[in-house]
Amino acid sequence: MSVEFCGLSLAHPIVNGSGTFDAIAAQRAFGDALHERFPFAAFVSKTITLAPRAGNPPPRLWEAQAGLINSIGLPNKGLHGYIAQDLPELARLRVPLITNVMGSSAEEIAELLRACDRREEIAAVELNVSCPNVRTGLDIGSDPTQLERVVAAVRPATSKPLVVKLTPNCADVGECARAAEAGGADGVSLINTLRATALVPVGSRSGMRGRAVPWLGGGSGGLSGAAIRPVALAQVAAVARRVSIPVVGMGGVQSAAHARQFLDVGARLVAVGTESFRDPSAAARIADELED
Ligand code: RRO
Repeated sequence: MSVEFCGLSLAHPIVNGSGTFDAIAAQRAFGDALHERFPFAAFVSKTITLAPRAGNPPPRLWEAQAGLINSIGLPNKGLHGYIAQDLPELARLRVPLITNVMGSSAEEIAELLRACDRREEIAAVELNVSCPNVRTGLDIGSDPTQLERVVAAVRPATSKPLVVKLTPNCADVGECARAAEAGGADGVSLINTLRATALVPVGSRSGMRGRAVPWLGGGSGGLSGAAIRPVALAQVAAVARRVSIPVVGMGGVQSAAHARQFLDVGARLVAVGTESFRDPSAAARIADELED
């Protein structure tokens, strides 16, 4: 079950999707029991930015028929808050830490990478160019020319493995993956959420007036969960055919059979995301089932 990923030796191929498991809260709630059976072979932290962000106004979540639409809007303590407050807690995990970062320019991203490079607690960095809930970032991720230029510009800022998290909201995800590889990425991960909207049911709140209006405070959001699994499998397969760097596949994984499908289409690792909200031990169950 052990697997090599960008120079990291992992006990099994199951990791978490960034922002879908709060390891600090879990440590507080479960103490040593969490460490004894940590669900993931590596832990990917929630995206951080240079400056702190409050995130989007509520409501931030909508339960869709077979998934979840989020409009969280990247709330975080900023780089310095992360390093001072979160990193000491995350360093207690007994698995490699992958820090997810996002910036609105190559300069901002390079500053984040340089800061991560100085921290031995951080094993690798994931660059998020795919958040559907903020304006900046997505433009880079959906344009292969810009993506290659930005990855190439920031690559020298870190000697740690650099994974680029791709957006599914683009014309040709294989071409975006190729661009990330050409820019110097050591790996790619996908898919992030699909751009989506949720409307207030007519008859409630402002829907009372008989006209559907957006439910989410941010206006629109990103869809995850079972509904996106067929899209994710197609995109992961397309990317795996196109690049020679390792691929982290994710999107609606709820069982070992689903994880196996991602591995079969070419993923090296598989991330569990939305399912962890329903069952925080889902990834441990999936890793066990996969071993069997
Ligand atoms: O915080 C978010 O709203 C968010 C992020 Br950073 C992301 O990468 N993907 C997503 O669905 N939501």
